[in-house]
Amino acid sequence: MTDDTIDMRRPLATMTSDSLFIRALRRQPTPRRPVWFMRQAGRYLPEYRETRERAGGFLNLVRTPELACEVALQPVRRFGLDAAIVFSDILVIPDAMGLELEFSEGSGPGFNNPVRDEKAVAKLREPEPDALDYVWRACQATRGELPAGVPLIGFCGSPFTLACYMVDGGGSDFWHARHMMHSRPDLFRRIVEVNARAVANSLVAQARAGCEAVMIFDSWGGLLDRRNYELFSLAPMRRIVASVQRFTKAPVIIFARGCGPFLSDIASSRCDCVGVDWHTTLSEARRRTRGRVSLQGNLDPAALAGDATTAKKAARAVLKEHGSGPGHIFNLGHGVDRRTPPENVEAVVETARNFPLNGARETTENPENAEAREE
Ligand code: 1CP
Repeated sequence: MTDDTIDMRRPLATMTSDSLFIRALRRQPTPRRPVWFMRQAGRYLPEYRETRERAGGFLNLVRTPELACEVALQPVRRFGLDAAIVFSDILVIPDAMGLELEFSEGSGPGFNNPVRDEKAVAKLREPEPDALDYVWRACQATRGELPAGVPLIGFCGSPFTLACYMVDGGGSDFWHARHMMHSRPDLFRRIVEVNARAVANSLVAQARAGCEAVMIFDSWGGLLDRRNYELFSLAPMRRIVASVQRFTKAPVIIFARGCGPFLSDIASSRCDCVGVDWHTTLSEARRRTRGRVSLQGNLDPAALAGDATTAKKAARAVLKEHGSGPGHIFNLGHGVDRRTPPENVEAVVETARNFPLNGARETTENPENAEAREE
């Protein structure tokens, strides 16, 4: 075995298992809430833009483990966050299935070979593990460079969310995917099933390559009615959760955008944590999930667009809304927008770090806390 191949039998990293983030995911008591952000690495950071320029584009960044590692670490260094996320994209799986991912500056990511007919669906196969070798190597490189105690999150898109991009060929209202789901549920089910196996394999491989937690982004599950959500999104995610739990110790987070009405069902999937967008308040999410999972979220990313005072006030409202008790990971309700001033991210990190958790004694007298108590 050479240095740059990953030994899949390697025991899972345990040194970060006592970190704030992993403890909060498991709903164990922590002295304060952990903080990280979806899309914390990205174009709002000048250092990201510089590395991206040097790499010659987004896809080169994703496919070069040393550069992916560098950009994953940038926000952790700048803001002292409590978790890092692997720098990759949900669309690397369909790319490795042969759909050919392209990234254009104007219109974002898209596939040259969308899956629109019976013939294309019949040809779909899970990727060969080697095709995603650069992802496992990015996990390994990032884990190697991260400070001890800061866990690394591996991730994939949900089988349904991936199917949306695969059928439509890029981001849209996913008309073609929704149409196929209704008119040819047999074809759509096959896409989702291939995706579910591919996602399970990838999350297990990412955990074995150093990720201490894994996350499934169901960014478009909210397009579905309850029955189709169960059939095409939640049922395959349940199988993925079971596979990850069978083969690894990594807690599983499901980011459920637009899925407020389904939160109780999602909490019964045996995942450890549900990521909530800002349409559902955290107190409502707590009621619907009845303490079965921890919650991650859910500040509106647009609250970070203006001045720091507005951003902090909005963050405090989210922190208060969760209320006391363990099991809250502070995050946004969706990714950091590219128009976000980095100073506002810093201000919100400080607010969340200093916000008192009921039952935990405050160690510093911070004006932020006093302000929070007065509200
Ligand atoms: O430099 C650039 O312009 C690239 C912008 C970018 C970035 C930074 C894309 C293109 N992907 C990423 C990285 C990425 N994507 C990460 C890791 C970085 C981090 O979080 O710090 C993650 C977790 C994702 C996840 C992702 N990609 C999702 C799920 C989350 C969500 O936003 O709902 C989705 C839907 C994608 C697809 C995708 N990739 C990129 C874009 C612009 C999109 C959205 C396409 C669309 O719907 O129009």
